[in-house]
Amino acid sequence: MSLLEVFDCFKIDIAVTGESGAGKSSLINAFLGLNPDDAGAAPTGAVETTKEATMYLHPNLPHVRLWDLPGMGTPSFGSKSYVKTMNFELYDMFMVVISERVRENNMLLVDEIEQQKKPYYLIRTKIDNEIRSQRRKNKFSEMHVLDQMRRDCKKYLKEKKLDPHVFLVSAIDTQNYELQKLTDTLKDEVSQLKVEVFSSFLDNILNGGWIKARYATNHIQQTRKLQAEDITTLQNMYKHTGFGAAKVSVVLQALSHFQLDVAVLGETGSGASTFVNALIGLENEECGAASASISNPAMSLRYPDVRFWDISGIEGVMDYSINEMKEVLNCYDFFIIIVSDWQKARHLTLAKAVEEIRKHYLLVQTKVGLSFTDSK
Ligand SMILES: Nc1nc2c(ncn2[C@@H]2O[C@H](COP(=O)(O)OP(=O)(O)OP(=O)(O)O)[C@@H](O)[C@H]2O)c(=O)[nH]1
Ligand SMILES: [Mg+2]
Repeated sequence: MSLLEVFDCFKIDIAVTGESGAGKSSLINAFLGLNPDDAGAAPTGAVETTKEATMYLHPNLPHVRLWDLPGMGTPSFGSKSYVKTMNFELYDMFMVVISERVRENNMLLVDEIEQQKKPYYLIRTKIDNEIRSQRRKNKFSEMHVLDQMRRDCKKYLKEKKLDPHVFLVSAIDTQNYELQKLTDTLKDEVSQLKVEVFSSFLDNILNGGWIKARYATNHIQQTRKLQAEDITTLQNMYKHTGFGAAKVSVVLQALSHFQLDVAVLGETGSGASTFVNALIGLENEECGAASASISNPAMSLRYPDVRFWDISGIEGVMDYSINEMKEVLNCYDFFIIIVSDWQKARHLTLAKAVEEIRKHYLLVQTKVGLSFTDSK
């Protein structure tokens, strides 16, 4: 899998959060284009409804996963423990849903998200209700009411010198107000967010001492599984490193699929093929025994992450210049050099070449039984 393919599978996790009953699940249904009773819709209701974080795929943004979180400030999800219980560090972005007016709980959420340096939108919902009740007043102006609501949302943010996007929406009257603007803005911003989250994620794992990832990335470079254009993309991504990201399991999974390439080297007749077969648990005579070669690796359930390449008959390699030899050896991660006759010096040349490319090897003597008989 190339890095670009890994990037393609990468998903952005957006948590829809807010107080209980604010209209989080209804907003998700509006994104999905579903009515509350439709199959696949998020359950909504007049009582505490969402009891656990539930994921919905965004219908038009394939890289976006929307998470419908339970509401904050109920006996089951008290305000103080809410952020911790909801594992905010798992999400890449937030939509803080507010209905009626801005409350202390809303600002607690904003503070936490700001602290995690993650992007968020503030969404004032149920606008249709507000407009309907204000309409009864004599001097009603829809624009004025909307403006007032926007200013109310921004007031507390301004005090903290924060300026996130604020949208005024109705999950019921989806054609009016700012649901479309919210959808368009998200669409515009999510590609850049994905680049930032992905590069920051790679940065975390590569510099965070996560050995497997470090190994895997070295490995894809060494085996040229990382293509030139991947490297350019990666470099460009790093230029924009921004928000921190915690979990995105798809990358971990992809990286863990990279395999260790072990080259088994030995002169013709040294017993390299027999050795590979013994290593992977197949006897020579056995049907389907490892036909490892320079073009076909042998694999076995015994070592699921290892590919054994049989490069016996090193004469071919030995005729190369030292630089050409290093180039060939660079395609592998680890070497097993088979020695059946210590009188020959070829294994020494190979071992030296492996050392020069700073990789590791084992020298394995085969046919020990024979030498033992000889020496007798
Ligand atoms: N008029 C109107 N009603 C809304 C809107 N959004 C939600 N509601 C109503 O508000 C109530 C609560 O909506 P939910 O979407 O279940 O709210 P929630 O935030 O998911 O609730 P919990 O999951 O229990 O925290 C429901 O009766 C909805 O029909 C809206 O934009 N306009
Ligand atoms: Mg809900």
